[in-house]
Amino acid sequence: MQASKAFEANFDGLVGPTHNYAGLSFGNVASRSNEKSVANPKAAAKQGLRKMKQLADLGFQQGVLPPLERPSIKLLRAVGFSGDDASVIARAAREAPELLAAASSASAMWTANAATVSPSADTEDGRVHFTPANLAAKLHRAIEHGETRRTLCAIFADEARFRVHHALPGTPALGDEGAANHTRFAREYGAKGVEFFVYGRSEYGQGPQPQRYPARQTLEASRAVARLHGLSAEATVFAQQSPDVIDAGVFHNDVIAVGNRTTLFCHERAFVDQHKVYDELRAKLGAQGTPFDALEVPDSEVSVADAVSSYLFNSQLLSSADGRQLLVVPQECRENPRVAAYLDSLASRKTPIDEVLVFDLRESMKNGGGPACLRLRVVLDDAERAAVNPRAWMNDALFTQLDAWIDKHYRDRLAPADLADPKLLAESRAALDELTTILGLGAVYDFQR
Ligand code: SUG
Repeated sequence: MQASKAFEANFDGLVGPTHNYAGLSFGNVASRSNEKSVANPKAAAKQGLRKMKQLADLGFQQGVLPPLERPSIKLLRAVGFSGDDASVIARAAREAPELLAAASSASAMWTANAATVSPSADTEDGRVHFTPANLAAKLHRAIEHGETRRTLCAIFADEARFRVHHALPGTPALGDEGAANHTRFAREYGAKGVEFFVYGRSEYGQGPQPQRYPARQTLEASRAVARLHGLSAEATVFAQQSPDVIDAGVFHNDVIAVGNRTTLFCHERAFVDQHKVYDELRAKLGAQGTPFDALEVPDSEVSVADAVSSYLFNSQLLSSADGRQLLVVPQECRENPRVAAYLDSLASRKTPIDEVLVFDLRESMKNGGGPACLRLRVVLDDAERAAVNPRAWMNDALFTQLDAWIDKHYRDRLAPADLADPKLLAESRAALDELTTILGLGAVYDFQR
């Protein structure tokens, strides 16, 4: 069958005005080690925006997803704080600063966790399916999915082409972290592919479990998403992440592996029964006439600790129009001598990676979010692309508008104590209100309704 022409778009999360370091993610080494340091929301937003612009300039399809409303007065009211908004914040700051921090996190910037997306070539009904992730493992993230769904519906509104599901029930048995634990392989983007779901533990199965840090994604959640999206058994592979790498700080699979088209780039200790995983991927892709290439990095060259601190695998593996593959890595990869040596050696080895591009994403990295965390991949054909809200696409005009918008609304310093400042809510709402106009989103935020 002739595959329709399609491409991969990356929708990056715009960093919100409340970006801060609250140490909210036990199991995420960077989040915990930068707890209580002073953040720079303006720099964070600009770093992310520059990545979007540069990739758009290189010819990649680049979209923007908006931040969510933070601090979430809705969460603070739900846990019993009352009065006007300023009183809610003041009482929360006094009585439960950890809840105020959870309500204030800009964590929606990591859109790899916004949803799992299946392209229309893979799904039973021929629509692009989205399941917002319930992010049930962490309070500050578990409050994202309702608002995330609303923004996805505003951008992918055409129900004939897009199906935006509700998140799975938010309970430990169905913990779902979205595309951070999902990769799709296919000969070409428009061809039928194999979707690869990686989970940390099974609620009802027998597999090994991490001992130190939580496994956020369950097999049961991954299977549920595959069912909702109408994916066939021949075109899905479920694999377990090694529990010992979760215990070393690999809280999502995208901290140890990244895939694109026919390539899986991963560490040798990423999965339980790693060679069986490759065999299943190779067999299922082979049945579709698609080759499969695992580029495995040995522990002797890059340890798991190096992978976690540099985020080598939290890279974007992108196919450019001429078929070359580009690896987009954070600057921390150049600062780790073993990782830098590995990347330098790619040029002389025969690998599917043709070029490496380095970005400064320091502000996001300090919370454990690299290039891959910041983007949600959506494979689209031309007709689907035309159905996407046109204002979501990055281009010169949008870049200029957003850059000025950041300058106008963002602080360049945000310390944990500043979360108690009621002015932050007003500033954040003013920024988001203007953003909905820039991005043509309509009234997506509660405060606008
Ligand atoms: O869920 N950090 C995020 C980082 C998510 C990275 N995403 C992917 N790997 N795809 C998390 O742990 C830290 C927030 C804080 O501590 O203030 C945080 O939520």
